[in-house]
Amino acid sequence: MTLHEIRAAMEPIVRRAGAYVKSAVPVHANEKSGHADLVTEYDVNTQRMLVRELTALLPEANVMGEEEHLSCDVTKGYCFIIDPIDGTTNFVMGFNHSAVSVALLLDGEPVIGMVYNPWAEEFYSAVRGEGAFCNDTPISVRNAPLRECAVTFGTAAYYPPLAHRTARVVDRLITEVVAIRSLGSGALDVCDSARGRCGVYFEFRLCPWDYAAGSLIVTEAGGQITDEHGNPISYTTPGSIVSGGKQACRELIDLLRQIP
Ligand code: 2AM
Ligand code: CA
Repeated sequence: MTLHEIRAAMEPIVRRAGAYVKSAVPVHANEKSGHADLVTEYDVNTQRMLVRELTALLPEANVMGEEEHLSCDVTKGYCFIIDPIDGTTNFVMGFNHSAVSVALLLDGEPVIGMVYNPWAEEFYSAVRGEGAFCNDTPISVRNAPLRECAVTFGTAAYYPPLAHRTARVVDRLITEVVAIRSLGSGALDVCDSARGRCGVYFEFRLCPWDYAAGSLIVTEAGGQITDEHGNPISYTTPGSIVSGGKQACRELIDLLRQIP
């Protein structure tokens, strides 16, 4: 199968998963690592549905997923990285701002990325080397200095030292940028940075399933995604994330260095 054929077959699978998540009414959430890290039966069911349909599409692919400790060697051959519901807390609380995120890696590098917010009807996608899209419209990052941008951030609420460092950074930024927002879905935050809603997004700890798909979308949109030091991101271990337009990312990385 060509990448185009795989992409075409993946889209309805991801859209069906999103429609299922949107139709769901979460009645019960369980804690995972702590009181601020939730999971519902819909996270698990959606992932099972995606794994079943994506492996039927590409049987040779390995799969890594957020739920049920689904891990694999992402560095060899094809590998799907799945976040069935990114923004689970938003989902549980009824904020209608969550997404299904699916990346396809080949030998450790993303070649297809899809992030779907079924409430907003925003389907982000990218194929390596072919640009990034929201629905059928090409998207690109905001090329502007930090002070002319909105900045989004994730709170890292589940790691108190990182959460408090985040608050110190926000305290510094709040009077220096156009706007500050925290929206609760890392995958959608990366896509918002890819389409230039925010100039830059940062979070001090995310997992590969949160940003694998978005990472291709933001780079194909002309932007960058690195860790807080400006180093390449990993698809095997959690880490910090800075994504968006190149100038704003550079300026934010400089500022993060000053706020340990
Ligand atoms: P989730 O909704 O799929 O759990 C919000 O700041 C972001 O952090 C979301 O993308 C959320 O993903 C993610 N997140 C939630 N709990 C986390 C944890 N324990 N470690 C890393 N990221 C987490
Ligand atoms: Ca997630």
